[in-house]
Amino acid sequence: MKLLPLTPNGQTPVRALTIAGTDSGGGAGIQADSRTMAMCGVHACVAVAAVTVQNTLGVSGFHEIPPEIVAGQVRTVVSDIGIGAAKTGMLASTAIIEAVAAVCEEVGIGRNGTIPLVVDPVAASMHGDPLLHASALDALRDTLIPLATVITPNLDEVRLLTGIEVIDDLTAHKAAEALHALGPQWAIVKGGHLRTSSFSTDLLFDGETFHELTAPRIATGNDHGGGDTLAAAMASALAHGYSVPDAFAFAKEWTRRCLEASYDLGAGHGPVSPLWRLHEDPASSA
Ligand code: PXL
Repeated sequence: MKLLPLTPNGQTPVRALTIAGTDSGGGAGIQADSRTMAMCGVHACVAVAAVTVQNTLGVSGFHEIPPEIVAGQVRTVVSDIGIGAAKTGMLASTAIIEAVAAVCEEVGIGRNGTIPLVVDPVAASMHGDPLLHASALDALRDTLIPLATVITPNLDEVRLLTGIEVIDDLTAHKAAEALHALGPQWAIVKGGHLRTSSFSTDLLFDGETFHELTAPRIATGNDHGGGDTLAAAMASALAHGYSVPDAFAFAKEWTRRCLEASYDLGAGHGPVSPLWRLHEDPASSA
């Protein structure tokens, strides 16, 4: 695959910002985002929205960061460091979502501004542990999603946001239309969790054209952080100046490689791994 370029030592790389939750197990959330961004040649700035208490068996609790501190992290990074793209993940509560939406508007992040915004509407961990208060779904739908350059829900999040159960091609198209009607510039319906074939098909819709991407499904129990990795790779590619369809094609292939490189960890689900890039022949990034 064509890799994103690494900046020569001593030169300032492009920057991206992740606004999300931490994972003490190091596999998902901000840890997944920063690892992928680093391996994509991007300096990762982080605005912590929540701290999860988590290992490979599940999330046993989380602490929410005060909304003004979350917004403050975003504001201070954008004004000094400057970023080429931003990404949201776990935001936990209505108050945090509203604060993030407001500061994004203020500093030019999102479709009304100049900095592309990937919204990954994280609702639960892969074990089903909640990472978003149920009452906060409306805030996500009403305040943040309309600002998104692109949203990347998994199929559970598609159902929560639109009421549509994606079971086949037709319902995937309907869901993409319903998601797009919420206001993002692009909506993605990821087929990765639809375990009905040996292929995984994703749909990308901008209100006019459907783009479809199909790839062989990777069979692994170690897919913790896969969604975060896809969204972080998209943000990285957007920060490097890619268009949304090109960023998505890159991110899908990137995530496939990270799934192939996933490893066992603890007694539960291991993480996807972007570290495969360290073993790659540098010539292949040309
Ligand atoms: O993969 C979704 C996700 C995002 N953010 C945090 C998480 C998880 C899944 O567990 O813990 C902090």
